[in-house]
Amino acid sequence: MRNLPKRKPLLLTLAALIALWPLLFAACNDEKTGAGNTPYAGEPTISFTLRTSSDGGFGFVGVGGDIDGVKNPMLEVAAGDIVEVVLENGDGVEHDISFPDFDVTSPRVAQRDAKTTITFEAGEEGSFKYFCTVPGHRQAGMEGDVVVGEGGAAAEPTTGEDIVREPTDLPEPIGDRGPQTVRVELEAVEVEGQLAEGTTYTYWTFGGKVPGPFLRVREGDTVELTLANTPDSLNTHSIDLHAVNGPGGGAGLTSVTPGEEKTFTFKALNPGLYVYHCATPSVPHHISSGMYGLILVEPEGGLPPVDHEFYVAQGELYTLGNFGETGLQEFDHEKMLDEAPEYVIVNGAVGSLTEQYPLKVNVGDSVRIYWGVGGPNLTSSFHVIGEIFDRVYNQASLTSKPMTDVQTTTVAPGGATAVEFTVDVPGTYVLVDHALSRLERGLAGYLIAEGPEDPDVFHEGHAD
Ligand SMILES: [Cu+2]
Repeated sequence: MRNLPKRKPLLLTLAALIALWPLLFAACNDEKTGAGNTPYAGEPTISFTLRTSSDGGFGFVGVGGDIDGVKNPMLEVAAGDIVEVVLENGDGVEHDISFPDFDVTSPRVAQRDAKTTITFEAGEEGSFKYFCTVPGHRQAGMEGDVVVGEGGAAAEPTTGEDIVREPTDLPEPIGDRGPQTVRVELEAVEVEGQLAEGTTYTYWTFGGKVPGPFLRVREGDTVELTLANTPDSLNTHSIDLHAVNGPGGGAGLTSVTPGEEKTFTFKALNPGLYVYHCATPSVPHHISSGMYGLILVEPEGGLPPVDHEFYVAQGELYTLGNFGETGLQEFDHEKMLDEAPEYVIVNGAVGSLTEQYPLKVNVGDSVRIYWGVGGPNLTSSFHVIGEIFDRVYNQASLTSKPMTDVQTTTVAPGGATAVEFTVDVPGTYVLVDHALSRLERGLAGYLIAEGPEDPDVFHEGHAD
């Protein structure tokens, strides 16, 4: 991840800004300037060219100079500069570029290689955003920073702990062993974590990451589970594991106040992939805030070996502030009751599995994704754009025959699935909940496959 922005955007309004139609670019689109802008008569003192790209999510790619080839480059200028930005369309998708702090937005360019130019004066020092205003494009990656001078003082963005669980963070398969006693220690931790750029949330977690640790046992194992609650927690927590046969899934035996710890023991009778979650009221509040994870109870002999296993869990956050607002976000109980989240995410945060920890494989590798839904409320329609699931362990049943050749699979809140496939051609595949509005609320992951092309399977142009 380009982890955090350098500085928080200031709510500085600069008057007097301005679009210029340079004669340099005869090819530029003959469209109107953005609302409220008047042509700027002076010569630019600094110029940047940005080319739009759809490669691996939308973005602006720098052309020439220090920013050449850089995605969403930081534009560094001096206070008082007359800044010219040339926007080139590189992908044939309609885009624009906006610098709202300077009151300037370009016309949209829709044709590949169409150009447009805007000019504005960089007034006071500060750090500001630029982005594409076409709905959804900013969320899909078309956003960068413009830094004037030193960027201004005391403009650090709100930052929190990295609470994202890496999708490769799961134990090795158990393999061929008999049942035994397994001891598991979990800790409830409350932490101000990074939800998105400039945005934090007070997560409640198992172990400081979202989702909680991937637990892996064998059918017939006796599991001795201890839940501790850190002394600096403000809330009681507990754990209900869906792998348990017994009241509350263990919740009643594990209710721990701050500084306390409790242990209970269960026998893993049923193989399967199960959700666990906190079950302390308000339960959906605790779950939403990050207290969920998966426990895999392997059947005797384990699952078929694969080249890569990944651990992904979907959840929702109900914040008082709208999606994208910066600063520390408060929990909103009303939005939770309405099941109207601001954020729908995988592995705890916006950008978790795109900028931060994309899934990486080689062409031809066999892949298994364990996909759970903590929720608390939304059903996931799990799909990988550009890929077909060769096998789906429907509803995470590992003792039923897997379904074959599935495009999208339904995963209930408090439920899970395991899917298997092999990537045939290289590229970036996007993990989504195919209720795609959630893409614009933060839910996306990349699976990046490297390796040789296979024109027999996929190529541009006509069949031979
Ligand atoms: Cu809890």
